[in-house]
Amino acid sequence: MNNDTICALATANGVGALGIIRVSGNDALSVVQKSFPAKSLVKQKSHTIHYGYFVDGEEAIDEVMVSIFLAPKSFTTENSVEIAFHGSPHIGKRILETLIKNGARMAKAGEFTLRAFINGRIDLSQAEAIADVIASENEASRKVAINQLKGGITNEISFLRTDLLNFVSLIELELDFAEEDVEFADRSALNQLLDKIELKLNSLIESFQYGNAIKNGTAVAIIGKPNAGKSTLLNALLKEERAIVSNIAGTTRDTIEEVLHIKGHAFRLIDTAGLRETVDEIEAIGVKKAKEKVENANILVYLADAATADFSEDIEMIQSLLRDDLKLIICATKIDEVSPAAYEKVEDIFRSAISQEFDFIKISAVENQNIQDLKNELSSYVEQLKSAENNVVITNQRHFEALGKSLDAVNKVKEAISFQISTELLAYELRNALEHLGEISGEVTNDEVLGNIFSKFCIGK
Ligand SMILES: Nc1nc2c(ncn2[C@@H]2O[C@H](COP(=O)(O)OP(=O)(O)OP(=O)(O)O)[C@@H](O)[C@H]2O)c(=O)[nH]1
Ligand SMILES: [Mg+2]
Repeated sequence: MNNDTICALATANGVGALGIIRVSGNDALSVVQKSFPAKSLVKQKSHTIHYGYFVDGEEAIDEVMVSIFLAPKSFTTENSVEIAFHGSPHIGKRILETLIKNGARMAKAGEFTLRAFINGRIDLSQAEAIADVIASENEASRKVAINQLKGGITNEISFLRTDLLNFVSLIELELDFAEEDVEFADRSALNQLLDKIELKLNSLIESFQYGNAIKNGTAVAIIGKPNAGKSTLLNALLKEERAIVSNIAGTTRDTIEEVLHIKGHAFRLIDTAGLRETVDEIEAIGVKKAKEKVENANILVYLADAATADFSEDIEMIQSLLRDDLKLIICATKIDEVSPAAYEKVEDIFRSAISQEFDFIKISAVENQNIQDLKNELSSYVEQLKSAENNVVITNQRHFEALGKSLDAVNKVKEAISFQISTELLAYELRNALEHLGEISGEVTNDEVLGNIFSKFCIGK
């Protein structure tokens, strides 16, 4: 195992009250010692903090606090030192240069966490959770990431794996006694277990939709004809004058994307160019872009001006954009300008023309009427994705794929049983399923996968 001594800035690269540099590896203490004359670090206990000057030869670089974590009780399980200095990027750079002169080398992206994984302190899904915790921007993503860091996903998976492993041993025992035609593994019990596993895998796989909403936010495309009031609505939702509003049709040309947090969930609001046939080349690009945004959106908020007499174009437009997995919310806008009798009619018109289920909300973005209803509707979309029985949520594409492959493998085992296929083949399919389940926690992995995961970390993590 290669544990040469690595160092990196662990705090953000900028001015702060303090900055922290992390050092880890066999020689971490002696590397720091060369620049820390105040006391002998090897004589100190683990988990202690020491005051002194960090020096480069004769020159004092900064007044620092040095924390010591001796192997194996450290993040990486190696000898580790953290140097807290006055948060000047220049001082941080000088300290790193000196540490390298003393024999350390700069850490690669994610190398501290990689070492924690390789040395067995955390599993792969926990290492990934560290990146997610750092990236979390709201309550929902923080909670899911912390749960994963605590080993949530691994617990679910390892329980499935252990049960499967029991059967693999029994089936392999059968192979040893092949000539005697015995059956140690009760096929119907195995089938029952496979059903249970399938259920669990399915519910984990389903949780990915919610996980995705947590991790990437829910994409909400705001669509409608020119002047429907899309940009006004965006501004009202954000409570700021983000987009230009005017009574000239075709004001918005490019898409405008802003994040809104509602009840701890992120929504990516996308204001778009009003949909119409146009000879204006730039506007036409905007219209095309708007349609593309709907293709990748989770929710379509379609705005129709309540004062309009004819909604046939709106209806046609909505129908051309609909998909099964797209939630539709139709808003009648500018209700402050028309009588209640007029906008009640609008709902009827849309209801009789559009067969897919949708929510209908009457709003005035200018007078801030029922904007809260729209926010509640957005929020309930995400709430509905949450599965009641699942407290573990899959947020990671890699886990999602491994779960899908496991599910395929489990189904193949079931087929193998029902077709009374040879025990050898059954054992093979079972092992295959085990392997895919092991990918999540990193029990089964390869360098390419690891490289992929850790290269996305920043240096110092
Ligand atoms: N009375 C009233 N006027 C509104 C409301 N919402 C928008 N407007 C007005 O309608 C006009 C167009 O609003 P925008 O928000 O620019 O419309 P848009 O859909 O973004 O238009 P494009 O960007 O051109 O596609 C502006 O004059 C707004 O002040 C509303 O709820 N009530
Ligand atoms: Mg606009």
